[in-house]
Amino acid sequence: MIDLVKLHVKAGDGGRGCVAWRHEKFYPLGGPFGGDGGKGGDIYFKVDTNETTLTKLRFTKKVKAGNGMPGLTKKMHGKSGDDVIIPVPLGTMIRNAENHDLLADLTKPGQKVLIAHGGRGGLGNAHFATARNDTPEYAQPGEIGESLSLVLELRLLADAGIIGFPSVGKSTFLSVVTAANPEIADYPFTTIEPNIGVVSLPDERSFVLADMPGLIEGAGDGKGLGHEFLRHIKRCRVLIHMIDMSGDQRNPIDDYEIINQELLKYDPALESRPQIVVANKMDDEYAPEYLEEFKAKYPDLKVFEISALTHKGIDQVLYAVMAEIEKAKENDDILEDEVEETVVYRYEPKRPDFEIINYGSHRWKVESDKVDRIVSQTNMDDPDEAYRFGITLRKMGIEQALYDAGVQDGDQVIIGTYLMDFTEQEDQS
Ligand SMILES: Nc1nc2c(ncn2[C@@H]2O[C@H](COP(=O)(O)OP(=O)(O)OP(=O)(O)O)[C@@H](O)[C@H]2O)c(=O)[nH]1
Ligand SMILES: [Mg+2]
Repeated sequence: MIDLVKLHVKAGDGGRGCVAWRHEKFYPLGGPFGGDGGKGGDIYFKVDTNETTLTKLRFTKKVKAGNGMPGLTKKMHGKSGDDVIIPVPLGTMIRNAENHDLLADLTKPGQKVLIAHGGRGGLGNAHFATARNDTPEYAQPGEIGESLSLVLELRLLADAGIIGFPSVGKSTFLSVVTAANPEIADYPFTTIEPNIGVVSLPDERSFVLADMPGLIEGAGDGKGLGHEFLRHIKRCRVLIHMIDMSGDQRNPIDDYEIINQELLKYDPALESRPQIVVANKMDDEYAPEYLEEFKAKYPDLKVFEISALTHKGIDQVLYAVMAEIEKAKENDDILEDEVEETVVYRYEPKRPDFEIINYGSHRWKVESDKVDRIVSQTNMDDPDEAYRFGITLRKMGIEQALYDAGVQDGDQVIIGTYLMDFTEQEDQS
């Protein structure tokens, strides 16, 4: 099952800068005193291992972060807009809906990514006093916050999942091999949502491991929340099939067969899911006897003997699981596709800083996200700002590039939302 959700996110806009003047006893004609606008709130996504589906976001449609407040007099900054952190399940992939770029692949518990940046606050007029102008009447508008249409997709919950009857020791095992701290108790169904941890092998390889809620006979027909639990199991690449070899509660051979039957009943495709069979509670005095019986019944099956309680035999299991995960990753095209290679993690415009386009008839265009941003922060009606904007174009190498492209004095150049006459500026800097 693949969960898909569309979502539009809009980071907060920056607050506008303030135009204000100093009015104090000894400064009757005080200088510019306007503070900067606050930054717009950012939009983050964060893995929350309590979430197991994207259902909560299905009806959300739009998420917006807070706008920055305008700057204040006395050079006080406007308040920043509030950030928004959207909790998502492990295994969520975030794509740009327009070009399908992968923006984030959330594969680690707690992982947090910044997806849409809030706009910067505009500068207050206090910044703009120059030798030529000590009473600047303008302040910058705030920058517009990033706006993106996203497709969220939930893929794998975990590389490996531990399955078995209730109380066989699944959560105990998880707690021993990862930093996870699941509830452990000797009554059935202690675990009702998977717990997740990361197993780090001494050779630096690692995988994500989840303990599953216990399954019972009839789970494949939905008994004991069986369908709910089996849905999680389907999203694990490799299964650790854990059997309580103490024989305290049930017969280990029956347990093994019933679990496998229930898996197949739920989804026949689970037959080919790799399984590592683990005999737990080998510290129990009756366990060796049951194990012998079990091995006699399945002579060709590789059985790992462990005690989650005394930590015996654990490493061998982890290496075997790791090997199966690597094999599975090589073989399955549905789960992998191009994902690992194209992870981008951050929205970034792909183009170089700018591009110059010749429309003919002495008309040109400067195409540039960066310049568009600056234009959105510049008040072109103000000669000082327009002048500074010209300097910026020069520093970015755009003026030279325009010359190189053949732009002549008097040509018209579209920059951002402006149509400008290209005239040589006298250098005043
Ligand atoms: N003797 C012995 N007891 C164990 C071992 N592993 C776990 N136990 C005990 O078995 C009981 C159940 O352990 P859990 O880890 O909660 O079992 P679970 O499989 O997660 O159970 P559910 O969440 O209910 O499905 C606890 O009392 C554990 O202390 C082991 O290796 N040896
Ligand atoms: Mg448990």
